[in-house]
Formats: sequence, C-alpha cells, structure tokens
Amino acid sequence: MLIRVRKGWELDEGSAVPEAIAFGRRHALAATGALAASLAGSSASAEQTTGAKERFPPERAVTPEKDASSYNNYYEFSSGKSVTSQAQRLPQRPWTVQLDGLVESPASLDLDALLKKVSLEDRVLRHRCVEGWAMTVPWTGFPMAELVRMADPKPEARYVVFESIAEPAIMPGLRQVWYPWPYREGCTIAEAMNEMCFLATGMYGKPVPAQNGGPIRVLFPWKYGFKSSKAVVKITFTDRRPVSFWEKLQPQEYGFWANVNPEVAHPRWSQASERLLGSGDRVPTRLYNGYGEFVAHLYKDLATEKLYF
Ligand SMILES: Nc1nc2c(c(=O)[nH]1)N[C@H]1C(S)=C(S)[C@@H](COP(=O)(O)O)O[C@H]1N2
Ligand SMILES: [Mo]
Repeated sequence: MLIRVRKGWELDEGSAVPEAIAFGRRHALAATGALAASLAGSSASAEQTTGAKERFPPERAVTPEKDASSYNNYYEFSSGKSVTSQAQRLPQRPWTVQLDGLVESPASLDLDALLKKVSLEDRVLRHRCVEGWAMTVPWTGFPMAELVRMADPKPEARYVVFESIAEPAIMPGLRQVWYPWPYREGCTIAEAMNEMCFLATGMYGKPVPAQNGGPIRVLFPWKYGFKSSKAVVKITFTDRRPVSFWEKLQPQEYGFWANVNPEVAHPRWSQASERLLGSGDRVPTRLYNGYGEFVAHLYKDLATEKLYF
C-alpha cells in the first residue's frame, strides 16, 4: 500500500508524533472527510490525490460511514441489523488474541503490544454479504500473513480457525442456543498467507466500532461476508478442515470456501447482483468480488471442491 502509518489510537501517548509527520497527506484528507470524496471519484483522481496507484483499487464510491456502521450482521447480539447500541457494551480493551494449535510459537498477544510489531496499512475494500448487500470501506490493519509467521505453523498444520468472543453476560444472541456458538470461521494456510487476507483494527480513520467487529476483525474481501469474523480472540492452526458456524447450521447453503461468484446462486436467491449500502444502487456481482487477480490462483487445483457457496 501507499503509506504505512500508525494511527493515533494505536500509539502510546509517549510515542505520539505531530499529525502532519505521522499521518501524511492521505490521513490529513481522511480526517477532513476529503479522502472519501476523492476515493468516490475515479481511481485516476485517487491517484492524483495520493500520488501513486492503489494496490487494491476500490473502483466504487466509499460507503457513507453512517451506513457501514449502522447496518450490521452480528448474531451474538441480535439476528436483526441494528446492534450498535448493544455492541457498545463489549469492552474493546484490554484485548488478547491467543495463537495456538499446531504452531511452534503459541502465544497470548496483548492487542496493543501486537499492533507495535506489525506493519499497519490503509486499504479501501469491497465487502459482499451472502444476503446480497455490499459496502466499500476504508480500513486500517495488517496482513494476516504477519500473524501466521509469528505463530510459525508446524508442517502438519493446514487450516486456520478464527474464534470470536462469546460473552453471555453482554451478548443476548448467545441465548439462542440452537446456534453453534462461539462464532467460528476458517481458511487454509495458503488463504491466510494471501496478501488480501487482512486483520482490521481501524475503520474510517478510527478504531473499528464494536458493531463492526472491533477491536480486531478478519477481512476476506473475495469471500462472502460471513467468513470475515468479528472480535477475534483465538486463532488456531489445525490439520483438519474446520466446520464453521454457518456451515454447521445450514451445510446446504453455506460452505467452507464461500468465494463470491455471481453465477452460483444461493439455494434461495440469485447472487448475480448486489445492493450498495447508502445509495441503494444495484450493481453486478463479480467473481471473487472483483479480486480474482490476487486470489484466483489459490483455487486452480481445487476443481472438485464446492468453491462458491
Ligand atoms: N462474530 C461474528 N462475526 C461476523 C458475523 C457475526 O454474526 N458474528 N457476521 C458476518 C456477516 S454475515 C457479515 S456480512 C459481516 C458483516 O460485517 P459488518 O457488520 O461490519 O458489515 O460480518 C461477519 N462476521
Ligand atoms: Mo453476511
């Protein structure tokens, strides 16, 4: 990406430096809301603004922050879309991410300590929910690959499992006992090492709000949104393919791979197009959510797998 910057909420007070030095022009724009405006234009204008080409061009207008942060899927709180006020009860610090399973270096990582070790970057990414809505969001975070390297998986490890926090005292959705809590998702090690697999701690130039999966969430921009686990507390390396939350519940409808493909319909609806949060416009859905150049190679030898649900 263009600029590797530490945002204010990721710094000790003692190491804070003046905004102009730490954040550069791009962040200064973000702070005034001009970043969203510039990214809403063509990638050419984003290029002029930032002085370089985006690694993952968003190719769409950035979704208004109020829409991306008020229309959420977060079943631990509710099966409705309005979870903002309830989610504020989830403390965002202290936060520990456990690395365990088939690794040489198991660890309990304090989030603030972890954020000092990784290379933070900004990415504007498209998100496609399996339900047929989509958003385009500016995130801050770091590549999952950095965490995989830290864990140092053993040769027999083949999959990575992400577990979300489950706090019954705070999360009323957990009382819906027919769901297989805690929320768990997974991928292959090759997918986790792909440059597009991201861990986000910032959104719209601020900490990721609790309702969007703060303080740390996974992003698989080329897969349906349910793969992108929120509020991750544990990352486990294993030799067995995990059965994830939605797959346990509805194996005919939600699979392990869940790559976006407009030509493979969900059993109950078409996946050919998607509705953009904010504008409400309907646009065609793209294979791998438009990120095929970065990820399609991961699947070339997996023709017998059900890659698209
Ligand atoms: N822990 C957890 N993670 C989750 C979910 C959830 O219910 N619980 N919902 C998923 C689904 S279906 C989607 S579309 C995205 C929604 O992310 P957003 O609310 O930030 O838009 O989060 C995903 N991650
Ligand atoms: Mo979703």
